[in-house]
Amino acid sequence: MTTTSAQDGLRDHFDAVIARHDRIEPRDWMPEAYRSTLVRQIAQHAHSEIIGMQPEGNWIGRAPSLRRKAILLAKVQDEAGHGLYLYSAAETLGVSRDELVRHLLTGRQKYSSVFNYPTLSYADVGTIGWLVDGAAICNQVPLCRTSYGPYGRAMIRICKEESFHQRQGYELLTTMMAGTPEQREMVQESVNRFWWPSLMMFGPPDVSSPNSERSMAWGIKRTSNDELRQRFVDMTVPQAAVLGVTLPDPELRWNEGRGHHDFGEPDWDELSAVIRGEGPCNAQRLAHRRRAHQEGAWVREAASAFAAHEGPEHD
Ligand code: FAQ
Repeated sequence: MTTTSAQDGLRDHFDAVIARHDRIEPRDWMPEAYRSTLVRQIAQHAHSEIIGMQPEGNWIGRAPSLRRKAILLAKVQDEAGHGLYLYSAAETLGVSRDELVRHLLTGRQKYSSVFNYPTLSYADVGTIGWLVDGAAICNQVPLCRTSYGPYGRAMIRICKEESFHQRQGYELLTTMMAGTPEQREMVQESVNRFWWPSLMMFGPPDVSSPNSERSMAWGIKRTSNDELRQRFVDMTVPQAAVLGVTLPDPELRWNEGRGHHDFGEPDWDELSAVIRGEGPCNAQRLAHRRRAHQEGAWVREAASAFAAHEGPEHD
């Protein structure tokens, strides 16, 4: 076989795997743009988990009871774990974790916009669980069937843990809503702040999403940004009714003809500004991450020295 026909064979194999919605594995041939799209998305996802530890981590030392503290600690630790599974999945594409972390710290790679908003009360812990983890689950369940094997397998495990996260948030809000008028007010105020940023987590509308078409054709994304956003709204409206909170959108109503809820347009200029680094907490989140990275240098050095001393199997 000539080089060209060998390459054609590899490309045919890739196309056939994608066409039958099967998995591409790390040793399979893949187009460079497929690889770099995956690195971009998986890295952004991993960075989101790691930066996403900060807004809720802010409340660990001020949890209202030992039970709430234990739940919150477990959740934030899970997020670190998710970041690590995802960095490992990205490493199978030939990039190192060091390199990805460097891209996060220099601002070259992104993380989810939603983590650039402050957490001002303990109700935010519940709202993040209910809405932010709820949106994350909506987005991530289809990603369990993504075309790249290591990413899909990481997502299966992550989704199981995310559903615990969502339930603990909803349970916290249910408890607060059964409490005093001040507690109910705290929940409503928190939902008012997090509703629109949660809708923005799904990305820009399909018509202005530069990556969607190609990512969908390659099976990296299985469902479009707008379709996922609609699923999230339809899922959340009845939950809000049970909770007794009002979602802050005057245009939100059931549309019998469509069989879905209609809802207002998120402020896309705000999403663009937050993505550009101009959100309320972007600078604070990155500064904190850089400081933690610097302060953890001795741990990385000690681990490398230990690995060098013990031999390659400990590396
Ligand atoms: N924030 O063409 P598209 C979590 C960027 S869940 C920041 O539509 P794509 C769990 C996008 O990267 C949160 N940037 O892009 C948790 C692209 O930029 P680029 C993380 C955004 O990739 C819960 C440009 O805009 N989940 O952490 C955002 O096809 C609670 C154009 O957009 C994931 O990452 C945004 N919201 O679709 C942890 C899920 N939206 O690189 C702690 C996996 C868009 O071309 C506590 N990712 N951009 O310059 C995805 O599904 C996709 O990457 C989308 C974006 C849907 C986010």
